[in-house]
Amino acid sequence: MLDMLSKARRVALVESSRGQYVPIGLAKIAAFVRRNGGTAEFVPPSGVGRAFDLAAVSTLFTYDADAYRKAIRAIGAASDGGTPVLVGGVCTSLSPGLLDQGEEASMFQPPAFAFQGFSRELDLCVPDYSVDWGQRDGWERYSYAFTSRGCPNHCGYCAVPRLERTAGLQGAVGGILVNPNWREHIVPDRRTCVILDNNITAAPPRHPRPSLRQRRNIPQRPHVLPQGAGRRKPAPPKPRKARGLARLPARP
Ligand code: B12
Ligand code: SF4
Repeated sequence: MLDMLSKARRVALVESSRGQYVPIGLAKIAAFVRRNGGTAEFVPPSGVGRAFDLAAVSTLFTYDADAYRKAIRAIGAASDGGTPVLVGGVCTSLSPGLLDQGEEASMFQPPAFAFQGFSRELDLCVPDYSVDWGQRDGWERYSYAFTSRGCPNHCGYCAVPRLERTAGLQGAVGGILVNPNWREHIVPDRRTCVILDNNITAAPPRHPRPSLRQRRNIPQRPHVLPQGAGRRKPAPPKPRKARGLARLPARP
């Protein structure tokens, strides 16, 4: 599937349900496309004309699936069925039926292709901030570092162990795969960084632990968004670590 991205010359990047953040998956795709000699633009679904030779659509929450289908339909209408659509992201991985919903299957003209799981190659790409992501209200001052995959716990209600199977992957320790280049993802010309991490308290070696010592090594002011405890034996962090965590500014 990544072949489609590397061969495309002009790629439309579409995020069908908008948040304040840079759409990190798409920003990595933009970097990947550029590295392969193509160009990428962030456009609404209705802006995907036939001039684009590929539309890359990212999905996230499964409860937004209707919005994703609507976006794909809109791309079909805007490009008169002429621009192939490649869909990826969390929702596409968790709901393989997203593109094949019974009677709705025929609405995708041309057919859309689904990329499932995660890509280590894309994960290593530093998000491309030269694209106009339409960010406002200060969010354009942040860089985004998604620092680890997997989780040593298998809480029944959580999608992460299903999404990010790290067993057998080179570099994975205790079920956690740390992006070895995470520091490069904190770019110097953005004042603040958001660190997105499921395993912020699991602290394997080389992990961006929010200890004060590590913090001194990060020039920007980090905002840490822990998504879960990520401990093999779930336990609250030790008091010293808890004090360190408490000092870090966090925002939802
Ligand atoms: C960051 C994050 C957040 C952030 C930001 C979300 C955002 N809008 O960007 C915040 C903190 C806001 C958040 C909030 C919530 N989250 Co959240 N979050 C995540 C997290 C940790 C990472 C997602 C991410 O940005 N990854 C970084 C990108 C680079 O990785 P990626 O999306 O996997 O993309 C890769 C591939 O999929 C692929 N790819 C992606 N797009 C595309 C497109 C194409 C064309 C191709 C080819 C490939 C491709 O390439 C990438 C590189 O490998 C995931 C867990 C996880 N580990 O995935 C949970 C997760 C998505 N969140 C989840 C939940 C439940 C929530 C909340 C509801 C929690 C709550 N109770 O409040 C809220 C909802 C907020 C809302 N409605 O807006 C669940 C969703 C479950 C579901 N059924 O959908 C997840 C899966 C966690 C879990 N424990 O199960 N979240
Ligand atoms: S510890 Fe957190 S990320 Fe890991 S499986 Fe449980 S809820 Fe999911």
